[in-house]
Amino acid sequence: MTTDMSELADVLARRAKVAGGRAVETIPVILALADAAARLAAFVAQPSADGSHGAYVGAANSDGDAQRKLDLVAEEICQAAARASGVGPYLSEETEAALTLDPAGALAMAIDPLDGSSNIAVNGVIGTIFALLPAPPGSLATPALAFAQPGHAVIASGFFMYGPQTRLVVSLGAGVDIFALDPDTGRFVLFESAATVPAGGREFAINASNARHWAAPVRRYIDACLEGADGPRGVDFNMRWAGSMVADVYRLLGRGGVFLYPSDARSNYAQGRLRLVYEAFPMAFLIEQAGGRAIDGHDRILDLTPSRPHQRIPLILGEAEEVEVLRRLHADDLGAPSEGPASRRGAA
Ligand code: AFP
Repeated sequence: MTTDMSELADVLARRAKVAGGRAVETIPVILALADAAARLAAFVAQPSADGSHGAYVGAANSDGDAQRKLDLVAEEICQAAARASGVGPYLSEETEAALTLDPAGALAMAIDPLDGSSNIAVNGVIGTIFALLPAPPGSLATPALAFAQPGHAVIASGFFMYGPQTRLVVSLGAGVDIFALDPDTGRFVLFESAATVPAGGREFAINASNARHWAAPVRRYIDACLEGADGPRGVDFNMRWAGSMVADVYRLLGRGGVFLYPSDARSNYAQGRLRLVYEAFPMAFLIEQAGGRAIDGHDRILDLTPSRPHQRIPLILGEAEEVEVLRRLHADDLGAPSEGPASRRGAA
């Protein structure tokens, strides 16, 4: 299917004018990714009698996760689009180390080509998450340097969501726009502009099966939500957990609420599950552009500087007011005996 990028290109050009800086340089890359996403959406939609799309194939990725067929297809399609649009340093969940694609590339791309892949086998929503950053001096020779920048270096970010519709949520630093792919015309049409995270959503997204492993601040927050109108919040809350971050974060845009993937006491979860560079940074940039906030429990995500490309980070994002409640609970907990993982500061 050929994709018609004219409307997407026009809107991005207008946003880049408002955003200024290097935003305009990201447009060709985002258009190339949109074309890649349209092809990936078509691939995902193909009937697969034996569920082979979700079949495990190939070696494990940097995380040790067995890679599924679609993960590999998504990586190939996204990496080719990045290379074709002049991206220099490139880091993907599916690449062990950072690569240099275009030896003269001025932009770096951090990407999770297929987030939520455990949902493939159940026909759930999956997505592609990306962030675009400047390629700092020396990073074409040493691409890892591009992914040692603090989150506020992000110039643009977004995610594609492969669900009942294929949608693109994107920001160049001048607010958040949502596009929908019209499968009949191959056009990405503007679905919503200036998307926001409204206050008062009264909805939280967390994998509640891990409750016994949570640190005290998260347990206090969730317990208060569960007590609802009978408890300190004085109002009932709803819960959602799609097991696919693109779906859970998309819901915040328009419905409000808060998403949490905190650290917990399970082994390997001391820094949560999500990756700082190609999951937390892109989502934090978007949510802040939509008027929300994103923290690791204490600090603003976009103020963090990665120590390793595939570093994990606890992630709390959504409505500014709810994130502030959680930040205060974590601050009050500092120094108090933590019943969960070693407390963040002062731990051995
Ligand atoms: P997969 O890509 O392995 O399916 O992981 C998806 C994800 O990184 C993120 O999209 C979800 O929010 C989170 O993991 C779900 O984690 P749990 O399975 O522990 O709930």
